Amino acid sequence: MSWLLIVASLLASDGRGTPSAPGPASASITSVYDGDTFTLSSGDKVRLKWVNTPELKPPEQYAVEAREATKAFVSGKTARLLYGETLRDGYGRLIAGVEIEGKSLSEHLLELGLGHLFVIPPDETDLTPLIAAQERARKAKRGLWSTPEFQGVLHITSFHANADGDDRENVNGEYLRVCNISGETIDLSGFRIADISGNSWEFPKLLLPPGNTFKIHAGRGDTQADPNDQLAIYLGSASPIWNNKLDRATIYDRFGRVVDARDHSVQEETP
Ligand SMILES: [Ca+2]
Ligand SMILES: [Ca+2]
Repeated sequence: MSWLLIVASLLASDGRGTPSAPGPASASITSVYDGDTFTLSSGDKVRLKWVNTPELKPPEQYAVEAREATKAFVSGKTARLLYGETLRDGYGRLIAGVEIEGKSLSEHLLELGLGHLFVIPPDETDLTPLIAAQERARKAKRGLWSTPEFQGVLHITSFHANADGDDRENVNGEYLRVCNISGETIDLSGFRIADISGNSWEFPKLLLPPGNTFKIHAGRGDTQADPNDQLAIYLGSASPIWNNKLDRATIYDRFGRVVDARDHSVQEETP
């Protein structure tokens, strides 16, 4: 690797690169990190649009299968890259859809049950075919849809129990990101979240379209209900809620049924 490439990749990997630099219209994919993250022949890293596949670290079920499915789909082919309003994420990665011979990689992964629909706003894309692919996988209990974590209408995709810096000074730095993994818009009023000790907080009214995520901040703030931006609710606590060593977040629906739960442990503290 040349010095230039090393410098370029360092810049890109910490997000201090060129956030608005355009990506190529088409490229081959030279290496696949996981089901939804790969590198193009141009050197750009890509976070695949419209799908979230399981993580390899810490290992989640079907992560390897998702990576292998992506490898098989892109191997030896030229991909067409589809960009939206947001070109790059906070890590400097391009956010792009991938089409090969007219077929969508995201839709392929959803069809196989190796990822769930995941929308980064603002996104005007017609999601109908993607939702349909996910619903077929769910009905057939393929991949993720056979696991306990994917039986409810919501899925906790990340749990930041340890806020940046001193949690007492950054209560809203404690947050969870939660995705609507159902095929329909969900009204979150009456849902609640509980910690490992059973303390619980009720959600305000928020309409969450399929595949969209909302953030649950521990501290005070106003509900962000505009679907063209990141949706967010605030639990309103003056002090930190989530234990940095070990905690468990459980979300209940308005009938008291568990929708999803996720553990936090120090081992999960990967950047
Ligand atoms: Ca904490
Ligand atoms: Ca901290």
